[in-house]
Amino acid sequence: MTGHAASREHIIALSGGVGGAKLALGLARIMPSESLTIIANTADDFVHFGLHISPDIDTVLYTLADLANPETGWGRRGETWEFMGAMGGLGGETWFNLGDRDLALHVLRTNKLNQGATLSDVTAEMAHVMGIHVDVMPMSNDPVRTMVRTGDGLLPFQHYFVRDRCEPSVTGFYFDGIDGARPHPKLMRHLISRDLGAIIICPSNPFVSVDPILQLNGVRNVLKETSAPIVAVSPIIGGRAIKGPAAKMMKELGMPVSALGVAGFYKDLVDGFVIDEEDEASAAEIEALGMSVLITRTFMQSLEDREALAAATLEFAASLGKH
Ligand code: FO1
Repeated sequence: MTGHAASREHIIALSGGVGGAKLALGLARIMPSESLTIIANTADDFVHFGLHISPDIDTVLYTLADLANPETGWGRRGETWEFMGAMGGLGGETWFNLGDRDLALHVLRTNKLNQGATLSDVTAEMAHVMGIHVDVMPMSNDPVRTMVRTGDGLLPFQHYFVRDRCEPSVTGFYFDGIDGARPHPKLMRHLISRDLGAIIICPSNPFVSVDPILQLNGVRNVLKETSAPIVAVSPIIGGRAIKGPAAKMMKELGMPVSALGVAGFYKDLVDGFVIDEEDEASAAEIEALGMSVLITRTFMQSLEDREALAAATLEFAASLGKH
């Protein structure tokens, strides 16, 4: 496979949710592992049955370790649900499904955190144990929790996303803890490093997967200062989100549900925007927002699709080199 020239340059990928992990896998498969760092959103995290659950970290870990459930995109392939069955039998909450194998990761992480490990320590240890060689790390070791403003009031993210199946109409988001949360020091070091080749914003939900990372103290400033190109891949193709509530949220927020709408959200931040061939007609309008556009196939079904999009995105970023 066309490995990316072991360019001295380091790539930072911002990822949340299933779509983000797909591109993160494509990047991990075509790049030298020491040249890629994947920053996972942690604002979806929550404590359930006393267990610290980090869904977006786990989706990246399971995806890169080829353990992910291909249907759901979260949790593990070949799961069994004895724990959940017993939980239901005892009258416990069953709205959030914890597979028997997935449970081991939550128990282990929680135990290590309780013993004083940081979330990034645990993530690095789990990545190593799973045979993952690229750096996967949380955006912060401090707690940030997305609260969803809806017509029914403020909902914790997992209550909105899983328990209420994204049905409530959203009016906005609030990232509880964002003021005091410190971006992971390694993230900031990479972002100001001369070795930084590009920042890739994966096709994740801009509001609840990417924005918590961008809102961390100091991140937007260093992104404005960096000489490395910043490229986002649209999570919306032909007016629909491939997975998850991004399109529904955009509609409820009064934004155009389109790649152009997402480009507007990233205006003044990104140098390049990657859209699917289906959205070719809006390329000129997106360019008018002040960003370059790459038109390519962004719908990822196969492993080759993931690698091809990763390669095209990296080449596009390199062509924008703001050095
Ligand atoms: N999503 C669901 O829609 N239903 C679930 O029961 C569920 C359980 C679950 C367990 C562990 C985990 O890491 C993720 C899980 N998710 C579930 C997905 C999760 O809510 C989302 O992946 C993120 O929060 C948004 O990307």
